[in-house]
Amino acid sequence: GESKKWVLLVTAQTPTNIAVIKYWGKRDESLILPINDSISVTLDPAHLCTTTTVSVSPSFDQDRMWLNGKEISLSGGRFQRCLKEIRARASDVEDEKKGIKITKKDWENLHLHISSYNNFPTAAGLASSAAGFACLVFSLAKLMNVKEDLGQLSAIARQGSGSACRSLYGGFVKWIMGKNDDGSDSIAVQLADEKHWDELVIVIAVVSSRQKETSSTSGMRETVETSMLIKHRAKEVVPKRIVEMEEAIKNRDFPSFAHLACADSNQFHAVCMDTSPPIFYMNDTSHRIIGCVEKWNRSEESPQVAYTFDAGPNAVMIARSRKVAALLLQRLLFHFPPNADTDLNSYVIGDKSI
Ligand code: 2P0
Repeated sequence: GESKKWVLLVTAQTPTNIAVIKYWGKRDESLILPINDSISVTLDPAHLCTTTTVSVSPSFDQDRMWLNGKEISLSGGRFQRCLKEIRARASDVEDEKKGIKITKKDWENLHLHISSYNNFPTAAGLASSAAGFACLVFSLAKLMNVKEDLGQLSAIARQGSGSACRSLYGGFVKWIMGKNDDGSDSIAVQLADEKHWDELVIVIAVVSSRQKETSSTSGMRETVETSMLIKHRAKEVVPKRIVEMEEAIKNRDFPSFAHLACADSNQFHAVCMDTSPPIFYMNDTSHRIIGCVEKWNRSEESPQVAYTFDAGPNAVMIARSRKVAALLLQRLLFHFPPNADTDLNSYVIGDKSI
């Protein structure tokens, strides 16, 4: 009848984030509680981001979701957990113009349709789950008039994917591991906003856009089960680096920032190699990029570019200025010349098959 005709929609856009002090390892798998704090930079929303539209209508008979236009299952525990946590906090929604009134109680029986698009390769180690779950939780919270602050929403996004909690804020963000067993204090906080250090330029070299072989979730589980080095990292190394990195960000101290970011990326990959069986996320091209940047940084008075690699071979480089970013691109094109048949809009270093 008439009452079934309305649809209420909310659209949100969330950028991905790149960790400069890495999260790797959980102390609680189902709540997604980490074994150490981490710090990230949230990218500019114009580049790597997820756009999600959530909608509700009395004519929907089940919760459904589409990713990049293809329907996907919502039955996974992580989706269900996020939906449940948000639904539990829903409030009344009223739109007088459209004649819509949804009470707190109605939300228990109404169904959702969710449509999400990534403007970058999914699961190629470019943190698509981070932007995805952050955007899902944020848009659902808006739709359902959830009155929690961003910190509390970050604890919900965390239960979708750990790194997602850091994408609710722009600029520099810390995910505090927390002490509680229920995860209530394992939340993200903003260290500095996007204007604080806006000379920095992030350049991502897509070394391969193929899907990675070892998912982060199983990779970090195997590391926690088999690596001795991870214990030293989580207990001794990261706590010190967190303090130093916060200081470097506050003072816009690029040499310290670059030193810490590169060292932490390298230790994360060392910990992967210390896993049994060993996990290799970087490839020869990744190693060559590290060589080029290290050589350049050593030939100058102080570092010009920081690099960091996540659970895949793609290089994320952070240049200290626009001028340095232009020189970096020149150097990359010199060392990794594109083929004549390479489409420059999707220039993939060392991987002609894409
Ligand atoms: C990070 N990564 O701090 C680290 C560095 C990859 C390397 O967070 O199991 O997708 O969903 O919590 O967040 C990737 O792991 O893993 C990640 P789950 P997630 O960005």
